[in-house]
Amino acid sequence: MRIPRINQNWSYIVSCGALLALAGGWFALTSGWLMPVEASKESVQIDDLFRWMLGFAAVIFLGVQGVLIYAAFAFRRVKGDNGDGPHIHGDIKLEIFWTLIPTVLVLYLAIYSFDVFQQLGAGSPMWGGHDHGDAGLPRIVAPIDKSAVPPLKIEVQAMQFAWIFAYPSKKVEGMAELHLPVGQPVVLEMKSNDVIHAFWVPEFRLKQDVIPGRTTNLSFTPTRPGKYQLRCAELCGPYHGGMVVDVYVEDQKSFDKWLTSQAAVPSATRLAQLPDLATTAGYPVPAATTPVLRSDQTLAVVRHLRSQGQ
Ligand SMILES: [Cu+2]
Repeated sequence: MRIPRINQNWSYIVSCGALLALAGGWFALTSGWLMPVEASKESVQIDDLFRWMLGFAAVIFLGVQGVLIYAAFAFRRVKGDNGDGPHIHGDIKLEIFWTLIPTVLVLYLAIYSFDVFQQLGAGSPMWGGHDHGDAGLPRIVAPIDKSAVPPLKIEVQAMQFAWIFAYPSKKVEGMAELHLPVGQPVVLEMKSNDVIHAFWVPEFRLKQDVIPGRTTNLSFTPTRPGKYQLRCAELCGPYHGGMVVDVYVEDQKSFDKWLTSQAAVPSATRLAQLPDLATTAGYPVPAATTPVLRSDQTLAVVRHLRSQGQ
């Protein structure tokens, strides 16, 4: 088989490399539409890392596909040529080339992602000074910045199939919605009543498991006012998909107003006022018309669970 000579002109190879780099950069910089909005300080670091990874992936994908398509045309069989191709045993330059580039890329991404992981505080000692005997658990807790506004502590209780929030410093508990003041760091102290759940708000780009018998923490700073959704990200039972509640990021005034209005209502009254999904639909089967439990209904389910002594 006749093999045509490859064009080894360096300016040609460098131009192809530059084009690939430009294409990778373009993919990375225009990838914003792929992700939900950035609603926390931490989401910016996560997205920057994602852009680098996407850029590298685009360069590799386009480079490999480009060589493949080029080879398919440049080295296609010539009519009447039924001979075998030459047997080639290794090429030291090529070996170095395709070992070095992936090594550098993987090392760069490993160091960069570890740095982001550290900046988010994952793996640092638990913030808040409570020792729940769970040293070594993976957790995401931002390093303490003494000059910053003190974080707002929120207790989160996860259960099949509800999220319940308490604001101990404000003496408000039993909330089925999560309200967060914009710009203020928050620390969530999360416990599970039954199985493993996971706290996940895509717009915050953070996820943390909630594990029975332990307290896991998550700290972040919401930066964009709006209404988001907290979803359980760990398959936790038949109605796992219904473990969705609203998260409101709002200015301090609205947050204070909401807290004050909630604090004025005794927890028992708040529970009694809620529609009782458990009796209308029969626990544990939610009404067919409400496949997703609304946040105000989750408390009704919890109330039923509590009345059953669970
Ligand atoms: Cu769950």
